[in-house]
Amino acid sequence: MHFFWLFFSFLLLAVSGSQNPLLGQQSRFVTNMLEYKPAPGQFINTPFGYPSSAQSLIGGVSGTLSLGAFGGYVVVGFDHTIENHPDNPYGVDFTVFGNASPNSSEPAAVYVMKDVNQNQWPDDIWYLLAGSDYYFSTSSNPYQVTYTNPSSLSAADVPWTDNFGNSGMIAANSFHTQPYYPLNDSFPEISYQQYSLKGLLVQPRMDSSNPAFVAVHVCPFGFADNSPRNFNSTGWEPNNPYTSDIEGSGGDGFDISWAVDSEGISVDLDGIDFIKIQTAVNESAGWLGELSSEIMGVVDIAPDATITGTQQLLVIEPIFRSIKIDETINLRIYYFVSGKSVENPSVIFSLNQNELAAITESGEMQALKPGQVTVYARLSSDDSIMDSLEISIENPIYVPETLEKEANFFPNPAREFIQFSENQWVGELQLINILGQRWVLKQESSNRFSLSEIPSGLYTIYYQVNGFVKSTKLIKN
Ligand SMILES: [Ca+2]
Ligand SMILES: [Ca+2]
Ligand SMILES: [Ca+2]
Ligand SMILES: [Ca+2]
Repeated sequence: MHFFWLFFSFLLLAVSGSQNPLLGQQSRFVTNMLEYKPAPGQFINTPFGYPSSAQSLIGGVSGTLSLGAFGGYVVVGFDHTIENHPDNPYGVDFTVFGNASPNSSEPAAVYVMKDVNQNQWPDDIWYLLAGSDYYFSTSSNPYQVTYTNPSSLSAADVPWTDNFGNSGMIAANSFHTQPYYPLNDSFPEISYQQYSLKGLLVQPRMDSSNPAFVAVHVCPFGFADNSPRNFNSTGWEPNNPYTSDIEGSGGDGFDISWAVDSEGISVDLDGIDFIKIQTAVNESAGWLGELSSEIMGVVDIAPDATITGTQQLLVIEPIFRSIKIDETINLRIYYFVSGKSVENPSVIFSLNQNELAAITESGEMQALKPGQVTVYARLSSDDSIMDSLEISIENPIYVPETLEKEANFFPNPAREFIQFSENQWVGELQLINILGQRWVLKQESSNRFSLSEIPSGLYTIYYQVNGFVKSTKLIKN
């Protein structure tokens, strides 16, 4: 997303100059830029997404690099091995800084490699540092997306397909007018027709309840461009990945001990030489454009046994939709000790409002009445280790009586199209169904928008009329 850059770049000028860049004779920071292969995105082919932008990660943490949409990545190296030292605070061996803010997480997966054949080149084996969401039922690994070049001289939607048969667009927006597909002059190794990127996919914790600003909440741990930075910090003490508070320098701390192989088996590494950071979400945030991770730098963490904090974390897997009355859902619980998942934790569930829902000891929750219910899970052996999740319960179908009067368009219900009157200026239209899936409507002619590709059903439509964002229910027959 775009407007954080200026703000962060400005603040960083003040911070970065005062740090000691040396760890002994070695640099704490990236020393080698080895590969930059972005996905298409609104910052690609701009100063945040040129090959030269990748060089900005070297020597500090004030770089400005966009990885583009899902699968875009960068590979960096160091002038020494980053140790998995037992005295590193919270187990954190290095911190990755992005430009995340409290409601703008754009999670990127982090992979590590040891230079086993000692040729200073990343031709050995990548291991994923498995963060919290790696374990979730809604994540996919490996997930693969193929992007096709729209071959336009200016910004144009970039079509994609994935290995599940889904398709979509990296939608062009009015903020960035250059082509979003990597240009051949800068990225000769990327096919100018189409290319595929593969990696871990996680579901962003997106909150679209305010269409004027889509919030994306932080993943618990183990992703880059996820946790905010602490600009008041003057040292490199890491953020504790197992708390929601921002400790030390903030940013995202990574423990090499989280490494898993392609089968998901834990791998013991005493140190690593290369890091790959890759956008792990495939999602549009409405008018803010696609989610695309930004990276500012990496810092090696020095051992310090005096810094301690909890390394236990309980997480309820998010439910990415509202549930309906009488529906039953199974809540999934994950218990992490030092970032490693402990199977079948014993937990106690409770609800803030027992009239809205009922929950069993095993986490089977039945919705009883409409409203917002908060569910709590606490570890049986230590109730200070807990998590909570808000779930909204809706009536099976809710159609406001004032449907026709609220809308600035007609008809509703609609079949082929909806039409706004001629004297209104209409911006982007988005439809969101009850599962949270979204569509951006194509303008067919003056103030007329096609519904021909939209499945029948009940939607919330978000639309901009004369500069105001409005929403109402729309029935597509
Ligand atoms: Ca470690
Ligand atoms: Ca970001
Ligand atoms: Ca090597
Ligand atoms: Ca923390």
